[in-house]
Amino acid sequence: MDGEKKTKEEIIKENSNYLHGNVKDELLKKTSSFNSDNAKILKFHGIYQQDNRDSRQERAEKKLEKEFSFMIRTKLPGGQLTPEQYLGLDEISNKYTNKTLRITTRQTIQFHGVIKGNLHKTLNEINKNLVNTYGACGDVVRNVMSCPVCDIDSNHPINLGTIAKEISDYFLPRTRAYYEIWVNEEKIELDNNDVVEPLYGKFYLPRKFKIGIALPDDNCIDVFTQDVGLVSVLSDDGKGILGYNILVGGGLGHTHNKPETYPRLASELGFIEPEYLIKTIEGIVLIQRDYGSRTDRRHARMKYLIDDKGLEWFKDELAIRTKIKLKPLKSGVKYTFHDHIDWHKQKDGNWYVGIFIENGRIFDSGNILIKTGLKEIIETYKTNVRATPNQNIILTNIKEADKNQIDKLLDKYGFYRVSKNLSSLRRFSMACPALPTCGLALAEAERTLPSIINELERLGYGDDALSIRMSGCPNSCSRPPMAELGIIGMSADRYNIYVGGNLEGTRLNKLYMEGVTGKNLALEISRLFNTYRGNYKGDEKFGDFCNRVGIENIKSLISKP
Ligand code: SRM
Repeated sequence: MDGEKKTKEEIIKENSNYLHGNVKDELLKKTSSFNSDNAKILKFHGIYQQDNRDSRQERAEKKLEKEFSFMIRTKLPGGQLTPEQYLGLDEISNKYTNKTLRITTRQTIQFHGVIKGNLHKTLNEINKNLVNTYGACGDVVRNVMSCPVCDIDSNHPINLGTIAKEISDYFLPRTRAYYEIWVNEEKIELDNNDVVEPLYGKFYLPRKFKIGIALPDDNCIDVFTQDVGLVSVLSDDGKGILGYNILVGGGLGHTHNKPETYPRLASELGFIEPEYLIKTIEGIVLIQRDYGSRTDRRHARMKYLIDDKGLEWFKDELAIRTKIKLKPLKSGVKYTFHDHIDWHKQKDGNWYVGIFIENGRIFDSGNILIKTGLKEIIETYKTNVRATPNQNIILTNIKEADKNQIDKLLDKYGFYRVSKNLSSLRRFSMACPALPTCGLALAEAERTLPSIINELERLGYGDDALSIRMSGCPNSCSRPPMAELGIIGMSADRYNIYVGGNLEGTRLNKLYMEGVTGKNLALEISRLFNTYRGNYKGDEKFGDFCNRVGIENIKSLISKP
């Protein structure tokens, strides 16, 4: 490390005895939080220590400790759940959490608001439902994404979900710490020669690591944002996978006013046949393990390693490690995007229905009973469940004869429906949780975006089919840098607006306006939409228009009366 100091996270990992820390001891104490070292170890177990940001100031004034609770993130490769697993998670959320389930932008389900005293029971019950949270967070390979319907949709005959699961299992941490702490597994005494983490070692990776597999004609997973993005290349008859175009070094997080941090699209590396896939990904992960920064966490994602060393260096290093020669990329990939909303016929003759869940939050409120409705439908019709990369949910294996009844239930419980009240603008919108749970949020997102959409609908822009994504900070958890219109929080009630991405997920947007207040967001966005409406060419979409015209020209068009 050239004499530079390791980050504190590296020291905590090293001293954690392979992710044990002293979590078990601290769990027994009658405190409401963990010390900061254990809180960092807990992330590897899928747990984040949070506090209610809404009550922070008041409690500080009253000299009370923060109102701590925990977010738990499951690991669901390809977003797939059986009906029993979903219902189990639903029940757990009723018992131990803030009564919501939240579908994430990486196809997992999160719980919020678990108090420390319930943490063991919650994790234990999640595992009893055969769902895992191990490695959902932390410096390891995170949830592996894949199109949620490719195995059942008649247009997409390939089962990428099983490949996502295979990759995910391969990269799970091997230490038994998780099972000893949460599932009460007997501690296994290791021989000195036993290798606990053959792949990760005791320092794990320098930072989180993300993998996703896309179909060329369905980039719903945003393949260019992954550390390793795989684009499957299909045989001419479309029934088999010839191999994968491999992309490396995607990532969206950055910090305001720190130009050395930036969002980056993954670079195209080469093509690989299916039999070499895992070995090749392993090679990439190990390069990042061995060369990624351990001295500056802001610079520790693989995107920076690739920019520092160059793509050619990366390719050579991979070839040396794997002894596998990548082939030139298979060309001809034209990216498109599907959100899988509404009814679609499966290739076996059954149906699946994609249901819009605003910002992924499954909850009951007033007459809108999303949680109750989903439970009833899944319980009655035993549908399988799939979480989408756009925070929505898909119910699968529905018989033709049950469609009508399910439609009625969706209406009865107040779900948004494409044919009725789901505007195009809302349909492609996403926001991260931000306040009050996220410790990193600089401003609102999930609590604010719905009202901005309401206002834009009221002003007559509901039919504009474009992607709006909002994040409370530049970490960009709802992937706003890829959106046609991105909104990123910069400080309390101040937001930056970005324009020019596309739904196909092949382009980053650019900064258009800084420091807009929450109450002015809808107004500024409506001025942009008007400018687009008055000036687009042919069937040009909003993001394509902004990209073609350029920021300065948009500004001058807007300022014209
Ligand atoms: Fe994220 C950190 C929520 C997807 C980039 N993210 C966080 C934390 C855990 C805050 C923290 O570290 O204390 C947030 C918890 C909020 C809460 O209360 O739940 C959080 N991220 C989310 C989720 C739930 C947003 C959502 O709306 O669904 C997503 C969970 C995905 C999952 O199931 O695994 C989520 N986060 C993303 C994505 C999008 C993606 O992966 O497709 C990104 C951008 C892509 C990328 O990684 O570059 C993303 N999250 C970050 C970053 C910046 C990382 C970076 O290296 O630049 C952080 C901060 C960090 O890691 O230090 C972060």
